[in-house]
Formats: sequence, structure tokens, C-alpha cells
Amino acid sequence: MITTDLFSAVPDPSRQDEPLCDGAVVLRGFALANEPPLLQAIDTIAAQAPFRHLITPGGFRMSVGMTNAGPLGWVSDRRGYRYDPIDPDSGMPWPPMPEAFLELAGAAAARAGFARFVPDACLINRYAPGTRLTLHQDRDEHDFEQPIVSVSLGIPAVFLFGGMRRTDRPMRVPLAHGDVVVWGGPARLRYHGVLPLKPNHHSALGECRINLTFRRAG
Ligand code: MD6
Ligand code: FE
Repeated sequence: MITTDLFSAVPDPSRQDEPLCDGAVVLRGFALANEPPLLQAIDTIAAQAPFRHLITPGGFRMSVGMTNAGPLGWVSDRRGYRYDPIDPDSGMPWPPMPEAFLELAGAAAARAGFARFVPDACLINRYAPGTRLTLHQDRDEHDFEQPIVSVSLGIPAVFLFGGMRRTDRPMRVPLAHGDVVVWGGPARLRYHGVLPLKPNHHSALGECRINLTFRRAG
């Protein structure tokens, strides 16, 4: 007898995975099965380590609000970008990485072909309408053999997925609530960003988009 369990976290083999290039894939709706624990965990983290607008090394205030969970957190200030075990605002360690985060990141990476991914950093980005993220590379981590897992929640965004040079014309990839992008191997150092968010409303998150990026930083 064949039964279907709509609430099972086991990936559906018929699901639509969209390769972007060698090493990068969009897993549509992959995070939906774990939505309540994910949203609950984000609230808990933000209560301990509130979203803040970091200052770039060049002195600009980032429009994306950021916080972190896990042993290492990504921070930026006048001295540069780095991973730090301490939240500079509180002087305390970042909130622990929730079990639901570890499970989601490991399962998404495995589905994309990266076995045994155990992130030690989760950067949480919060976007209001109008907020954007300019093209950049993720290169503050030690081991570029490790992939990145990126989870989109809340209102939709257009992800810019470029090449190995900043001037390579990027693809435009629409991302919706629950979509997961996994990124590694030959794609690990591609330029990417997020277009300015259009005003919109999401039933669970209101007028905002939240992105979780999982890395093995240390
Ligand atoms: C975002 N994401 O989607 C920003 N970086 O809000 C990133 O900067 C990112 O999605 C590396 C890999 C995947 C990403
Ligand atoms: Fe990035």
C-alpha cells in the first residue's frame, strides 16, 4: 500500500530541483516541511541577539539587518569582515545553532550532493521592502570545499547569480518562502546579490524577507 504523509520531512524524490550551474541548485520549497520550528527558532535567536545594521569597512551602514546563531557569527565593522564567536553588541557568545537548523542545512546539502555538511555559522539576514544586497563573493570562510546553504523565508526576492567576475552579467532567480539554494564546488566563489525587495506581505512574516545562510566558517 502506498501512503503519503504531507507533513513528513523526508524529501519527495519527485520534487523539482533546479540546477543553476555546476555546483549550485535551487531546492524549491525544501524548508516548508519544517516551517514552524524554523520560525520559532528565529524568534528565540532574535530575542537574544537582536537584528542590527552593521557598518562596512568603508563606513556605510548595511541596509540588511543581521544576526547570527552558532559557534561563529559573521560581522563587519571599520576593521573589516570576519567571523567572531562573540556578539559585539552583547559581549556574549551568539545563540546556539538550533537542532532544526542543523537538520535542514545537512539535508539540503546532502540532496545537492554535499554529504556530511555540519555548519558552524548561521547568518540571519532581514530585508525590508526596498532593501538590497549588492553583488559580492562569500570568501571569509577557511574551507571553500564546504558548500553554503541559503534558506529564503517571507516575501519573495530576486536573487542575482553571477559569475566569477563582478562584471559577469548575473542570472535573475526568483526565490519564495521555503526555497533553499545550495552552493558549492565550482560555484562556491560566484558573485551574487539580491535586488531591492518589492513591497509585499507574507502571512507568517509580514512585510519582510528573512534569509538564513549556513556556512562552515572555521
Ligand atoms: C540572501 N544570500 O539571499 C543573501 N551567499 O539574502 C547570500 O548572500 C548568499 O544566498 C552565499 C550563498 C547563498 C546566498
Ligand atoms: Fe553571500
